[in-house]
Amino acid sequence: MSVPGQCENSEDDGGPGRRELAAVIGLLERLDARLVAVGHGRDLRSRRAAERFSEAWRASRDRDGVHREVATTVDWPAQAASWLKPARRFTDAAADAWVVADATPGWAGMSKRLLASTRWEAARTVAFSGLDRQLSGAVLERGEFDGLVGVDADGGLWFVEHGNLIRHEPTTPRSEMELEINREPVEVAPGAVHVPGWLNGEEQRKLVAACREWARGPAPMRHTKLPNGGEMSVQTVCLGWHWTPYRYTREAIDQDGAPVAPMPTWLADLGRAAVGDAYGNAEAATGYSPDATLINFYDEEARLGMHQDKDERCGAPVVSLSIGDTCIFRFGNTESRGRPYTDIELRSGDLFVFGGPSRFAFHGVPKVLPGTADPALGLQGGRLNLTLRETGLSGEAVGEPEIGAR
Ligand code: MD3
Ligand code: FE
Repeated sequence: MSVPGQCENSEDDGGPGRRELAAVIGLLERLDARLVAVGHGRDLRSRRAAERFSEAWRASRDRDGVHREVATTVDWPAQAASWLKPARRFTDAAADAWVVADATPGWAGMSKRLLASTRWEAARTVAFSGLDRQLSGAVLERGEFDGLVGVDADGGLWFVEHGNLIRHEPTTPRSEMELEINREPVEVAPGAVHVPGWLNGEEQRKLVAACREWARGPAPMRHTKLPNGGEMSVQTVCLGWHWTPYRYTREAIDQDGAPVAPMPTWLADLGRAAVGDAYGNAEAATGYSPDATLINFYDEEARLGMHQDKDERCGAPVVSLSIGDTCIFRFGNTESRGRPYTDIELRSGDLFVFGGPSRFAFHGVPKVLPGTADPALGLQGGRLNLTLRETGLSGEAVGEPEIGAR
């Protein structure tokens, strides 16, 4: 029986829970590791820990958006071995850090081998829970494990200093965001893929800071005026191409005519990585080159009515990144703004890619859930959404006004 918030291991197979996994990844981030070697004992828990870690690590990306990698995976017996071969294999691969999962006495033999015969360093090693119980005796007391850090099953930390094992209770409970690192992509409709928790905390904070700058101008964030004389409750700032209903221009024609700020290449690169991850297909990504980004800000009252995005001259996917408060996103059909539609929660860090048959579906945001964001993001409240698009326009070309449904 799984009790939310208590049973961290939803798989309940003796492997590590998400809290433990998130803590290991957090420690590796502190070591600035990208390429890691994974070593584990042969007990079930350690094997599961190594598998689940490798999967989560490979699916995650570093601050520059580069996928993390596992250089090698090595296991070793609990007893009756020299441990020389696995020790060599574990340390031969060039890696920024070592990850160890072992709750068996095999670690005693293995670690003596590592210290005696390889260039292994305790201080660049992160351990899953259970290894701490295998650390004792002369090797520990001589300080040979100094610098080794590890986690507990509940996300608490331990480390070795001056020959002593020191424990840190799990302090602040980890944010939902960090716990969600392992959520899987879901294809909501053909070509429409939701990847929960795709942006890590660091990436989200970086985007918040960047959006704050873009919102200042040259064409500042504003409530876009609608042809019927009203204005949108959502506030928008554009990069690459300036959007007004219902066309793209190079200047802010509804403001002071300032040239729109360029779309940075790092943002287009992030969009390419998003398409590759959502579709699980690196080739789909290489052809994608978004040239416009719309950044929407929702305060707690803002809404976005059901509409289609059809001012682009191109069927390339739209990439959507959500940051801050959770919203209810309504994903409809291509025929009308009415039913059938599906309501989906989009939370901070979520990626949504809309391509193929879903590219011209009606969609909207009927509600934002105030106070649901992590305050550490640097947003005072509200929700940011970035949509990356290929306009299909070139140079100074300007789309013709059209009766849009937006
Ligand atoms: C489905 N933005 O800017 S993102 C928009 O959350 C827009 O700010 C919403 O709709 C927001 O046009 C929704 C999800 C989204 C964006 C573009 C799409 C869904 C889409 C284009 C086609 C189909
Ligand atoms: Fe839209």
